[in-house]
Amino acid sequence: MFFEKNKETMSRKDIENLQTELLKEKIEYAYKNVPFYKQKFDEYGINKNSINSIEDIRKLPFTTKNDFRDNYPFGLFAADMKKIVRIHSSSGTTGKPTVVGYTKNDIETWSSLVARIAAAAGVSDEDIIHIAFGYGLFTGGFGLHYGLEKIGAAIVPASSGNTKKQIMLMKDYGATVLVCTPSYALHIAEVARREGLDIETDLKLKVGMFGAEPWSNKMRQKIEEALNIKAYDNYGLSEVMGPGVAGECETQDGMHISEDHFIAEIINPDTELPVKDGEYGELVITPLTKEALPVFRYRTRDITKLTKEPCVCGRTSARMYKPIGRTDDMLIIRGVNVFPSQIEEVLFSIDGISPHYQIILERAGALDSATILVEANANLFFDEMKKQRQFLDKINYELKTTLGLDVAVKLVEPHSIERSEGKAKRIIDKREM
Ligand code: DLL
Repeated sequence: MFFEKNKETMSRKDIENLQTELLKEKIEYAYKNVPFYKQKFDEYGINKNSINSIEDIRKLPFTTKNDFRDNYPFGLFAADMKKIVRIHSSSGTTGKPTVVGYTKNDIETWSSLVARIAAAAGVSDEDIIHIAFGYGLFTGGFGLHYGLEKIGAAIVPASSGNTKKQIMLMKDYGATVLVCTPSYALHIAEVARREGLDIETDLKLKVGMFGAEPWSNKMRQKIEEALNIKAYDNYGLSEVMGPGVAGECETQDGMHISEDHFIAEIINPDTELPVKDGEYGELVITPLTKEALPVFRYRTRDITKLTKEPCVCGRTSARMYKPIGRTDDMLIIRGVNVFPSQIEEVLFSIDGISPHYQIILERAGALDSATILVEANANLFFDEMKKQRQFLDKINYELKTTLGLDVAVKLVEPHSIERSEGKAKRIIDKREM
């Protein structure tokens, strides 16, 4: 299903012409209204005439999270405070949060873009949607809420926490769509089973719209089986809007980026040069229609790849594949570079593992070491030592042969790894403690 078919099926040439025009306008707008960009553009000798084709975006400097911090709280806002109607901020745990603002027009645009990804996932005004993202400074709750309301669905703004109550509401109100982080979806499924629910008959769920954290395709499989739904991925970040930047259609083969509102580039994070088409690198995003907060070439730190091949669904926009992790989450374990989601993919392909794990980082002398805590299902945990040993050997073998990873793996009791109600905490870093 489409929400704005004409915009979602533009020819590549039309998309690029539109992007070029919008980029020129935004450069002029930011130059006039944001002292930070006036100074940057003067320094780089940039004005709207510097842009003649979409490739010219490479002439612009990058914007980073530090630029937001340096201009805390409202220094990057282009709109007068009178026109700002909403303020959100990032979920960062250290330092000052990243503050973002929206005008009325921005909220309207944001809602339409979220409505697009919902329609692409087959969600309509017939649905009852249970939103279990936190409502607050995090963009997840309110962002999804306004967009889903726009398509006319009935929203249950449950927010996060109190999982048993969430399940009761989903059952009693007959929710057909669940919206939350993928890790919370798994937790909900687990608690529902423990509460004695028969997922197929007690719940009417058909679709899940999950995002806000990396999750592997193996995790998707686990969620789809556990909740008897189709699970769709969607991506976004507060600095360029929030959820609604990209989302999967029914083919579940990459997330469609709303390119009439965002320019997406993939760069090598070290050289800062573009990678070849289809190669993994860091996603850099330029929003083209934000009024309150124009941003240019935002370094997301998310590692992904793009395809511009047309999709069988009819959408023509570039698709981004599941981010495998963030540049700042990459681990180096005994010389092997690896992202937690790659470890997840291997773990979840092994029978008998419950889909919960954590990676503990420690420092022994000058060396970093890692231990992967894996939850076994109850049968295995209480099984004889020999079987447990064989199981651990299997995990070690798979990690070694698939990722080249030689790492300590520990089996822990069922339900002992902390469950998340928002973004999962996969890494416990004890190195600086
Ligand atoms: O997480 C926005 C959002 C809310 C997206 C709800 C989807 C659903 P932030 O808190 O600013 O915003 O965090 C953004 O989360 O840079 C990625 O590292 C990660 N992220 C978001 N969506 C995905 C996804 C929201 N689908 C940061 N897959 C981003 C992997 C994701 N990582």
